[in-house]
Amino acid sequence: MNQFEQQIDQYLDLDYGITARQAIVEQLYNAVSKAAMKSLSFSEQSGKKGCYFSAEFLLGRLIYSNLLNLGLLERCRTYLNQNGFDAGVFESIDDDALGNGGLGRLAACFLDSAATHGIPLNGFGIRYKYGLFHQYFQDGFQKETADDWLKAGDPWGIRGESEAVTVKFADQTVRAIPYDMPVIGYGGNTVNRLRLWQAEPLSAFDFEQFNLQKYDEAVEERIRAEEITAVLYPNDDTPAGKQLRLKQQYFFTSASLQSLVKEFLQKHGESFSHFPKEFAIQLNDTHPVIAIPELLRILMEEHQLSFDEAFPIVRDTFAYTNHTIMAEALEKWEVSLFLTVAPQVYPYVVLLQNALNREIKERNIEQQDKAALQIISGGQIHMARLAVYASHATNGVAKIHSELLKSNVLPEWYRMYPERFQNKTNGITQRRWLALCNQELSGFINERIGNGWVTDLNQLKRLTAYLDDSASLAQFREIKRQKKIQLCNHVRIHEYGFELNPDFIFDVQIKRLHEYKRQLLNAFSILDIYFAIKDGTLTDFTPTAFLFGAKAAPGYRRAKGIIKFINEIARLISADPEVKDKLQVLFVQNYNVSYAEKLIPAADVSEQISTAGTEASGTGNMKLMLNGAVTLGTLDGANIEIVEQAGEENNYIFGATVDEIAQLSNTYHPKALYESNPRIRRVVDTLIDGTLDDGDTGLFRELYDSLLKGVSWHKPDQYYLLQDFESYCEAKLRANRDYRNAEEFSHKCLANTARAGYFSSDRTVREYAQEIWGI
Ligand code: 26Q
Repeated sequence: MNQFEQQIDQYLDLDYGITARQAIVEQLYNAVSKAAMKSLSFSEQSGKKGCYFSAEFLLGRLIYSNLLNLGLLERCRTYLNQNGFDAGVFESIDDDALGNGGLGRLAACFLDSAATHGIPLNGFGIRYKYGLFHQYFQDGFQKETADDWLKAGDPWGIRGESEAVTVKFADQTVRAIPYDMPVIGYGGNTVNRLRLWQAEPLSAFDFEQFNLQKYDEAVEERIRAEEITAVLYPNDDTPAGKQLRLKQQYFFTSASLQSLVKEFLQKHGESFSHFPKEFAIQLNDTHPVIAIPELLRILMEEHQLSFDEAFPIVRDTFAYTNHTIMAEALEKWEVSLFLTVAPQVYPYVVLLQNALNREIKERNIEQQDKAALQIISGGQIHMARLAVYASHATNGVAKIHSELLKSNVLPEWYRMYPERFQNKTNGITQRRWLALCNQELSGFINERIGNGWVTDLNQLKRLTAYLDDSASLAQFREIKRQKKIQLCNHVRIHEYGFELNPDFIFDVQIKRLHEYKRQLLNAFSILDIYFAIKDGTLTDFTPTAFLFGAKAAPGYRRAKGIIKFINEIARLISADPEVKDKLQVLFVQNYNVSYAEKLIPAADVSEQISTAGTEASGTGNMKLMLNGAVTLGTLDGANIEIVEQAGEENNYIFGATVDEIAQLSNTYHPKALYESNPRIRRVVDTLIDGTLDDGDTGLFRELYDSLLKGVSWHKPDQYYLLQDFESYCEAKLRANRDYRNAEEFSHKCLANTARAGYFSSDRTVREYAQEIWGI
């Protein structure tokens, strides 16, 4: 009894010589985390193991979720309170933000789900010294600062000195040291592992031996090694062909494979044909695809297998997940650059290309398909093609996305290997995204259907019995209001005293800033509402707070321009007493996993408004649905499956479909829409007519031109904002009107929660395990 609490006291005493009451947050954080760790041991994993290779794991703050899964959250709360602390003290501890957005967060959800269900799945990635940058606004412009996430210590990471390996590059050899983090399943029964590799120089300083010149060289060597894992690349779209980026990819995949091969040799000796029965490696997008030729190299060069022996092993081991639709975002590497990083691997890419050529010859491939069926082409290595060819499964992340992979992105490959293409619709972990972040709604659910949903989300279906129960709906609204008030309090502290009104509708768009996600369309619709209220043509508007959260890649000019634009709209509206009681606009700073945990439970309306055919899946859409927000969205990504589950009558769908966009694309004339539609003209003109000020940066003019003139690399309004503008505004105002009928609207909200079961990542991971990994 009291083991856990005593352990905390002991660590505080041992490490700092203090009692809990004397501790500062960082000390408490380390002591509590270490006390929780103390009770753990990694699970014995028998049988085939899944290995999730990902350049990103966006874990968020670990302490609360780990305590939740260990069943220690309540005890920790009591302990903190007894020692004079608020349970929220750890909210000042930084997130683990070793990822950009959806793809990295998905990896984190998968690990949680696998551990919860006893599926042996380990993660492999990079221990960046600096994660995704922190964002703040200065005069409405995004500014970035470094994310020094290790400053409070890393109590969850265990350095594995004895399991270090070396990784060779053309111009240097470095040591890769694993830091293992426990991935604790709900209930604490399974503890899987996330292994993050850190780059260090081969040998530590040896001051005695060094003359001055050697000392300088050693310093230089250390800097060049540590550079490899120094920082996460902050763009999550167009892959810039940076040498360091490829170094990161080779670094962590080579290290991971070495540790797997070592483990395999200890167990099975050199009988490598057994390798795919021991490990299934899932490649999270193309970022870790260099692992494919690297494993081939290891088998052939270091273990003397022939190509014909090694290739089937490689193919049966790997599977590839695609997360992007837009062809220009598919990763390619110049051969010349590749050779400056890992020249020893390149011959194995060539071997794969040669085998592919033989296969193309044997089959009767249509001439027109042949160009796209080249891994090496135009002096570049096409990583997605390499992945499809040398793996046994390729999947998209939502139904429509998987269809588009077959028809638009990789059609030639689909014709060649139809049996390899699969769909695995994304999911989210209900532990973090409901049990932890919305304990009030969790309690509401538990009172009605018990807590089985925590590990079996389909049980939420049983809430449908309460969809017409006025008392339940009233209680649901009361909870939503509580979560709004909590958000208001958070916002007051973190956004310079901004007074959000909890009586307003909370309309939320939170996701990375991208043109295709169309935050600019949302901004236009807000201006349209603003002008209509001012003109007196919109009189029955239910007061709404429009909330945004998004980071823009630091080099993405237009994305930064859109942030500035929305911040200027916020300024315009907050300075206008005529609309004060009707409209609020807030772009929160430094949107991250922890901020999401505050925003999502408070949302009434979930903005999912990407151009149809551009968002692979989306996962924020699922988190908001689970927390009882209605979706205001296009038929894109997983939105389609969301309305399939929850019913179109409980959501607000608008805009052109994928097929309609395809129909339109050749004849689309946004300028004509602009000229013929005064509402469109009025909102678009705010970019250039002086209504809003971009501080003479020219950013707003560039946005204007991107919509109406186009530029050398794309046609005007490539994401069809003006096309969808009217139907979007119509749907938004329809939701706004519907909200006034509280009972009907909360029925819709609760219907969304009740039908969110399909979107548990527990379901997704089970599908991967059964249909791809054979676990
Ligand atoms: C690649 C090369 C160089 C630098 C950066 C990158 C890079 C990094 C991250 C490219 C892409 C990403 C991330 C992509 C991503 O998050 N995609 C999202 O994945 C989610 C999970 O499947 C989907 O729900 C989203 O629809 C998709 O946009």
